[in-house]
Amino acid sequence: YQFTNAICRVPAHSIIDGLRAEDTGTPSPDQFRSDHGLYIAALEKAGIEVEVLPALEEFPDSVFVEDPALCLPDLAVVLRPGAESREGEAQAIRPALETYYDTILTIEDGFVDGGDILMTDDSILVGLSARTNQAGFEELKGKLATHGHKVEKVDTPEGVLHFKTDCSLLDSSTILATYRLKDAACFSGFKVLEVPRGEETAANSIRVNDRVIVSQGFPKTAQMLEDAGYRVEIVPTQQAALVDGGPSCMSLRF
Ligand code: CIR
Repeated sequence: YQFTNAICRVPAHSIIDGLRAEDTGTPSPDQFRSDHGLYIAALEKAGIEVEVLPALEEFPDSVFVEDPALCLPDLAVVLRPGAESREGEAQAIRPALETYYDTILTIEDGFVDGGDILMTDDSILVGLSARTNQAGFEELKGKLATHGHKVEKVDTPEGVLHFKTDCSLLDSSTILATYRLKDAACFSGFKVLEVPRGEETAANSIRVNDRVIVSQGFPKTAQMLEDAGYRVEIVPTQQAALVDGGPSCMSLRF
């Protein structure tokens, strides 16, 4: 959770066509851009140097840069998003990764969305989901093993888009998780803070250096984190939420 850099991408106007499990309204591209600016400012306040890539109108969900790539300290992986409309985002993010990394691996056979990958200090957890399949997990595991990284398979809860929709790493020994994941075997060695009921969306928060970036509108979660000693930074993500996005999806942090 200690980072110096992040890559983000300006939301496209085509975000109105972004994928969503349930239609609860169409995001406003203008409001999304303005919220996105505040999100970038929050990362910068945490001491991050943010590279902001231009909008990609041909990919409605391209603001969610976390899904087509994985950034590790020593290498990056160009993933293969499991939604057909998002597959091309992988090649689109590659040039940006090349400016930071000498080693770039590529997922070619299976499917893996970055939203299903949670990195802890000693392992990379990959949740199988509607977007990430067994072949993708095995390919990622095999390719990363040759570089000394341990990859473990976990389950994304039924009906949940991504593994990290429901959890995040707060520090080396603490996880924030919904009731669906709080007792997951993969977190047995961690202290787990459960997101208060009714605020499950807030599980998709991000620890960035000295603070935790949390979506606006989840006061119980923010209070719980503050009581636990974390510095909380609130950002508006209501537009992103209309297309199933949250704080973690909108940046690649490394
Ligand atoms: C999608 O369904 O792919 C986008 N509308 C939302 C992606 C959110 N990404 C993430 O949680 N990592």
